[in-house]
Amino acid sequence: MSETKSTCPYCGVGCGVIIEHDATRITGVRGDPAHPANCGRLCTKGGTLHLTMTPQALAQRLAYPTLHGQHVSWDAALDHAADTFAKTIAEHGPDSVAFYLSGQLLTEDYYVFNKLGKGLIGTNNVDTNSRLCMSSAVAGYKATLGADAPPCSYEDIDHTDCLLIAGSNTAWAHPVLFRRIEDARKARAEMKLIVVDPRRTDTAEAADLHLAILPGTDIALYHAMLHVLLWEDLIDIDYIAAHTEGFAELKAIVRDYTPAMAADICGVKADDIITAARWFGQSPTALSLYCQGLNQSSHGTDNNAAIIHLHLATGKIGKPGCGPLSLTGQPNAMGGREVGGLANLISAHRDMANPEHRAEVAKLWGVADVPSQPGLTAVELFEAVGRGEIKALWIVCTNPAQSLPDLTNVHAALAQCPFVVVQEVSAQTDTTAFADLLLPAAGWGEKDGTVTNSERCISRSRAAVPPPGEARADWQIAVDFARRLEARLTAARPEPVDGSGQSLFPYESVEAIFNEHRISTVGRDLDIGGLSYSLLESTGPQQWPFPAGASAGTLRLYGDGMFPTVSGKAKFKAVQHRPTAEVTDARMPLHLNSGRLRDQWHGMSRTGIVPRLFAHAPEPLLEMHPRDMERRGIKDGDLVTLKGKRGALHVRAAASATLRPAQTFMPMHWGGQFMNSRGVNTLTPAATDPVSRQPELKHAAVQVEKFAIGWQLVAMCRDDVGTLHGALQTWLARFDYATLTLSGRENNVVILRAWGGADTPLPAPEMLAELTTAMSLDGPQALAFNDTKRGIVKRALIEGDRLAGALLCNETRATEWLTDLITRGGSAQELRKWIFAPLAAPPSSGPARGRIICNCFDVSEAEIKADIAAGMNLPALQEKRQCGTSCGSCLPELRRMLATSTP
Ligand SMILES: Nc1nc2c(c(=O)[nH]1)N[C@H]1C(S)=C(S)[C@@H](COP(=O)(O)OP(=O)(O)OC[C@H]3O[C@@H](n4cnc5c(=O)[nH]c(N)nc54)[C@H](O)[C@@H]3O)O[C@H]1N2
Ligand SMILES: Nc1nc2c(c(=O)[nH]1)N[C@H]1C(S)=C(S)[C@@H](COP(=O)(O)OP(=O)(O)OC[C@H]3O[C@@H](n4cnc5c(=O)[nH]c(N)nc54)[C@H](O)[C@@H]3O)O[C@H]1N2
Ligand code: SF4
Ligand SMILES: [Mo]
Repeated sequence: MSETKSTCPYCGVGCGVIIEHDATRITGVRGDPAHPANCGRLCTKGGTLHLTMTPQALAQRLAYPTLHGQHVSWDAALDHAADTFAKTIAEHGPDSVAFYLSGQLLTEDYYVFNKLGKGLIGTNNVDTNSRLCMSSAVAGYKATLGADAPPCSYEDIDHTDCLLIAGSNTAWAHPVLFRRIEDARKARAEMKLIVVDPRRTDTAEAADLHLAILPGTDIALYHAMLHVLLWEDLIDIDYIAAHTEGFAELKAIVRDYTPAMAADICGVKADDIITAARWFGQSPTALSLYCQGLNQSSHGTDNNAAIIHLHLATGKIGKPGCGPLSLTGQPNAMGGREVGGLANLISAHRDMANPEHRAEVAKLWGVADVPSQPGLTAVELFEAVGRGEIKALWIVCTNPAQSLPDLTNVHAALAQCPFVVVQEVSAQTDTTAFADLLLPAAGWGEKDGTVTNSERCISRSRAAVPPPGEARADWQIAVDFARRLEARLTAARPEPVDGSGQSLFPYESVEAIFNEHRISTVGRDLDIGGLSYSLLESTGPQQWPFPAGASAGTLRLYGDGMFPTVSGKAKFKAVQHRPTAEVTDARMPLHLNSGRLRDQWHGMSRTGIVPRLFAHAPEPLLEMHPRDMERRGIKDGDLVTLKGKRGALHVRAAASATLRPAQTFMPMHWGGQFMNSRGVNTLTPAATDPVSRQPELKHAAVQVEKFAIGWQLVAMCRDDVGTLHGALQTWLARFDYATLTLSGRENNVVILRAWGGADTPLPAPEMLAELTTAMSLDGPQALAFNDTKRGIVKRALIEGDRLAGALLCNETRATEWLTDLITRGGSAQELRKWIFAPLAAPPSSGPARGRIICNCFDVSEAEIKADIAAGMNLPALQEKRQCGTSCGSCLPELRRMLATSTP
C-alpha cells in the first residue's frame, strides 16, 4: 500500500487529501493534516472520494474515444477533430468555433486550452462554467479593488470579531470551512455571526442574527448598513480619504437608504439592519464570506461591490480578521481566472481590451497577436450555437445540458450544432448525448497539475493510479489536438504561426506548462515567479503572490492601503438597488430559488455513483412554505407541476420550515440522468448581469399546482456491476413522473420510482415484463403475485435468504420495508408470506428510518429524533451513536434538530 498527497476535486475550500492505494486501485482517502486549508479534515463528499473509484464506479467511466457512437483510436479521433476545426475555421473564420471549459480543470489543462483558442486559432470564444459561478465576484473585485484577488485568508476567520456570511450556505457548500467557523466561535464567544440568506439554512440557523431578506435585495441591505455606519460615525474617514475614491457619490446614494426604506425593500426589520451595521462597525475586525446568493444575479457585480463598500468605508480590509472573501465554488475556479480562461480575460489577470496586455501575451506565446474582440460568454455562446453561428464546439469538464439556464434553448442549440466534442470522465451525462466526438479524460486521482483555492493557495493535484481504459489527462488531449490543428492551420497559411517553425505546444510534461504559466505572471498582481513544482513539493501549498526571491506566500493583500488601480486607490461604485430580471406576478406568484444540497455535487456524475451520498436526500424535492401548499391543496410528498415562463416539470413537494411564504427552493443536482425532466434549469431565465454576464440562476417566477396521482410503481434491485442506473435512464421518460435513486452502504441498490396521473392507464403487462427483464428480476427464484382486478403486481427476487430485487405496482406501502431489506440485507422469510397475501399490510421492520443525517456512521433522522425525545443532548447523542464525531458535516443539522425539538 502507498500514499499519494493530492487535493479534493470538489469545492473551493481546496482540502488536501491523502490517497491510499496500491498503484492500481484507490482504496481509501483521508484528510491531509499538513494541508493549511483543512488541517486533516474532510466533509461527506471528500471523505467518500475513494468510493468514486470502486470497480462499480469505474464501470461508469468513459474508457475510450467514440465518434458518432463508434469506438475509434485516439489518432482517428483527434485527426477528425482537427480536420473539422480546420475546415470550419477556413470556411467561417476563427469565431465560428468555441471552447466551453470548467473551473474543475487543473490550471495546466486550462492554460493549454486558453492558448489553443486565443493564441493558435485566434478566437476569444473560450469561456467556462465559472461564468455561472464566479464572474460577478471577478467583476466586483475589479470594479472596487482593481484586481481579481481575494484579499483575505481562511486564517482571518480565526481572528475576526464579526463574520458576515451573505448568499452562502457555507455549512453545506463549504463544510470544512464551516468547521473552522464553529471552532473560531467556540474559541472566541464574543464573535458575532450575521447571515444574509432568504432561507433559514443550517448556516443561518447557526447565526446570532439571520437577515432573511427577500430574494434579490442585497444592495438595499448593504446600502442601509452603510447609511447606519455613516449616521453613527462608524466609518473610517482617514482610510476613506487616503485610500479610496468615489465615496461622495456613493454617500449621496446611500443617504436615501434609511433602515426603514431598506426594511421595506428587503422585508426584514429596520432594527435588525441597524444591529447588523453596529456589529460590523463597532467590532474591531469584520470579515465577510459570500457566494452564489450574491453572484447569480442580474446585478451580481453590484451586489459584490455593495458588500465590499462596507469594508472600504470602515477600513476593515488588509488587516487580520478583516476583508471581503469571495468563496470560490469549484476547486480551481481561481486557477482558471489566473490563466485568463474567460472570454474577456487573457493570461495572468491581463485585460483583453488593453493593447499592451495583448502585446505582452502575444510575445510570450510567440504569436503575431491575440484577438481584441471579447469572446462569447457562456449564455451568449449557447445562444450563438442556437443561431448556427458556432459550428464546432468543444466542451470540457462541464455539463451545460444541465447547468445552464433556460435549458430548452440549450438542448435545441446542442442538437443542431454541426460538431460537438465532449471531453468527460463519465460515460453518460445530459451533455454526452449531444456529442459527435466523445473523449475520455483522466479524473481525480489519475491526473497531475495544480489548483488554486478560495484563499489564493496553490496546491498540487497528483495522480495515484492510471486512468481506466484509454483515458488521458485533459492537458494531453488538448496538446495532442493543438499540434494537429497547428499543422493544418500552418499548412493553410503561407508562413509558420510564430515564424520559428516551433510548435506553440512543445510541452512534454504538465510541469512544463506550469513553468510557462509562471513566467506569464511575473510582474503581475498574482506574480508566482518564485514558485515551482519542486518548491510545492518541499514546502507544500503556497498562496500567491509568490514573486522570485520570496520565502513564503502572501497571507493578506492591501495591508499598505495601495490598490492595483491607476490611482492606487480603491473605488466605491455608485450602485443602486434594482429588482431581479424576472419578478413574480399573479400568474407566476412564487419565487424559485435553487442551489446545493450537503452530499451531492452539481450534476451528480460523481457523487451520484456513491449510494450512501443519496441517503441524506434520496430524491429531488421542491421545498415550499406550508401555507402555499395548503392554499393549493398540496400535502407533503404530493406530486406537483412546477410551471415557469420557459417550461414545466413534475416533482414532489415538501413542506419546509426554511422558507418564507411565496418562496420555493429546488436543488440543482437532479437532471435527466436521475429524474424525468432536465431539472430546475428548465425554469431558470437566461438573464445576465450586464458587466459580468453571469446568469441569474437564483431568481425565477413560477406557479405550482397539484398533480393528481393515479398509481405508483417501485422497482429495485442490487447492482453489483454499477451500470444499471445509467441503463435505466431511458425508462424515466416512460412515466408521468419518475426518479432513480441509489441506496445502500455495502450493496449498490438501484431504485426506480414512477408515478402515473389519475388519467394515465396502469402500466401494461408487457411494459412490466420488459422492466422486469431490464432489472434482471425474472428467473426461477422470482416470486410473483398479480391481482389483475385491483391492478396490483408484486414481484420479488430472493437469492438464498436475501432479497435481491423487487417490483411493486399499486402496492407501495411496502416500499420502505423492502428498501430496508434489500439495502441492509435482512432475512427475506416474511417476504415469502407477504407477497402472496393479496391485501396484507407489509410487516413492520420497526419505525421508518427516514433520511440519514450522519453519513459516516449511518445514523438516521428517526433514531436521532427518538434519542432527543428521550432527553439526550449533543454529547449524549455522540456518545451513543457517534453521529457528528467524524467529518462533522451533520453537526449543524444535529444542533438544529436539538434546538427545534426542545419543549
Ligand atoms: N455540497 C456541495 N457543495 C458545493 C457544491 C455542490 O455542488 N455541492 N458546489 C460548489 C460550487 S461550484 C459553488 S459555486 C458553491 C456554491 O455555494 P453557495 O453559494 O453557498 O450555495 P448555493 O446553495 O448555490 O447558494 C447559497 C445560498 O444563496 C441563497 N440566496 C438565494 N438568493 C439570494 C439572494 O438574493 N441574496 C442572498 N443573500 N442569498 C440568496 C440561497 O438561499 C442559498 O442558501 O458550492 C460549492 N460547494
Ligand atoms: N439552477 C442552478 N443552476 C446552476 C447553479 C445553481 O446554483 N442553480 N450553479 C451554477 C454553478 S455555480 C456551477 S459551478 C455550475 C456547475 O455545473 P457543471 O459544470 O455542469 O457541473 P458538474 O456536474 O460539476 O460538471 C462537471 C463535469 O465534468 C466531469 N469531470 C469531472 N472531472 C473531470 C476531469 O478531470 N476531466 C474532464 N474532462 N471531465 C471531468 C464530470 O463528470 C461532470 O460531468 O452549475 C451552475 N448551474
Ligand atoms: S470541504 Fe469537502 S468538498 Fe470541499 S474541498 Fe473540503 S473535503 Fe472537498
Ligand atoms: Mo459554482
